[in-house]
Amino acid sequence: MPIFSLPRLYAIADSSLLRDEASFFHFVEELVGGGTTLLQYRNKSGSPRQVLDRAREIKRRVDRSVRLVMNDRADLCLAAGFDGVHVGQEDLSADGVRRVIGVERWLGVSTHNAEQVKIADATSADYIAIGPVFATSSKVNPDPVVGLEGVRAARALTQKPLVAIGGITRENCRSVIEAGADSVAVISGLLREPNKTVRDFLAILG
Ligand code: 3NM
Repeated sequence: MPIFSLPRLYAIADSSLLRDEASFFHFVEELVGGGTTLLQYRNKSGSPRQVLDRAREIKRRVDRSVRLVMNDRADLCLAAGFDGVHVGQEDLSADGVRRVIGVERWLGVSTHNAEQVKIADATSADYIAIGPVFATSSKVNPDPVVGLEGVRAARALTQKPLVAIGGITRENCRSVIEAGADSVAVISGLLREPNKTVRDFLAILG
């Protein structure tokens, strides 16, 4: 497994929230221009071919120093030359993904309660995400909100890098880090003025 520490901000570009392809790629470039160094591409509605084409285009436009993570799909991660995969509870198991992507690429797993954190901790996942910390409208059928208490509980259960997700904003992000998260993953909180908002997040998170 690669040894790494996560950047404080983990930006997620969800293609369903952008009007069209041009705005999507513009959004990605703004995120990176603002200083994003870890970026997940999330596309729950596109065909595999569309997802792959967009992923390749992201890769083409973004500096190599930015770590690119594919949501859900280990095969498309490899095909697009991304740096890692993030899976949820319904996707391939962490160890299944690991067999596909090998030891060098990053692997993250979403969890929503203490039991899932314990299970993910015992896998070959490099980092664990916990959420939703706060209410979110970016996910269909989100699990119950875990709150800052859920972040603290997850922190006590794993030494792997911990990513908090769900409803995180510039206003509440410090509290999430103080509760024990290493990094905050953000979707809707970056949609407006992405370049400036990323810079704000980075300044707040230090
Ligand atoms: N996963 P926003 S919450 C993609 O709980 C995702 O695992 C979650 O979007 C989880 O920053 C979520 O707009 C949505 O709230 C996060």
